[in-house]
Amino acid sequence: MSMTMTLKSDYDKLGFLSPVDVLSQKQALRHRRCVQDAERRIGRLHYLAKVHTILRSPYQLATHPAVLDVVEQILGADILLYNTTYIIKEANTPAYVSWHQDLTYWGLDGAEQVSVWLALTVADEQSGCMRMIPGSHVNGQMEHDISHPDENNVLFQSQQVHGVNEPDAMHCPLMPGQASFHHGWTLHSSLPNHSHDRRIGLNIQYIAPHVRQTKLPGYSALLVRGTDRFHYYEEEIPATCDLDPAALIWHEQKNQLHFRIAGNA
Ligand SMILES: O=C(O)CCC(=O)C(=O)O
Repeated sequence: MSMTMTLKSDYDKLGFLSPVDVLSQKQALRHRRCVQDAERRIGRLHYLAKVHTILRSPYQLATHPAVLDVVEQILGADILLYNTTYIIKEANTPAYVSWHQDLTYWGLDGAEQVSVWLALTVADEQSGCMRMIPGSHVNGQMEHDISHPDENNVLFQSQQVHGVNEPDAMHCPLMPGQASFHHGWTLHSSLPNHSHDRRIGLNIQYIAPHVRQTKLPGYSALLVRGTDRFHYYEEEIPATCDLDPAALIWHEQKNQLHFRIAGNA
């Protein structure tokens, strides 16, 4: 069986792939420095949407051939970049991510979507790597409870699926430069960072062009491979330099729109 077949059949069976090598550790460190340089200039980057429109590093990562080659096996030849978000857990902090499925509050009308989580630092059990429930994507959406807001929960609505059998979870440790790929219905979560270093990941979300955003108009996306025959999204301009003032203004609007969509039931 070819590597391609194995990759796709593993993904279809498990609902995720991990770990996948993307960058060397040295390259990952360079990208980590880009995050930290930008933070020195504009403050926290954690959980801002569409960072590839204000910084070159996440754009380079979201268009990296080693990432897109895997995404293409999963979604097919036509790929839209939907969003990029740094998810940062500071050293020795209580931030965690409850059990959830990504697609629940995104307002997309199809499940032809994949999320990549690319580690820029060590993400292991100590620093709170992702945990996934194998095969949990096959039955579609599960009920999410949003009635327990928790400031330590990274998710916008502290949404959580109850009754998950934790012993079924697989930890997905990643070294800097490695990535995991997961389906939008795969149940996943992560525990706090008990290490002495920050845990920084870039979450990159892709969709097939026929998938629509149904909650609000004006969402943008960027064609990164193949053809978009549907044109459902406003066209995005990726960052050509870091923190360009005009890009920052555009970004602020789109970040707010993203929050209005993903942050509301
Ligand atoms: O960064 C984390 O710990 C969780 C990330 C997550 O839920 C996601 O990438 O969908």
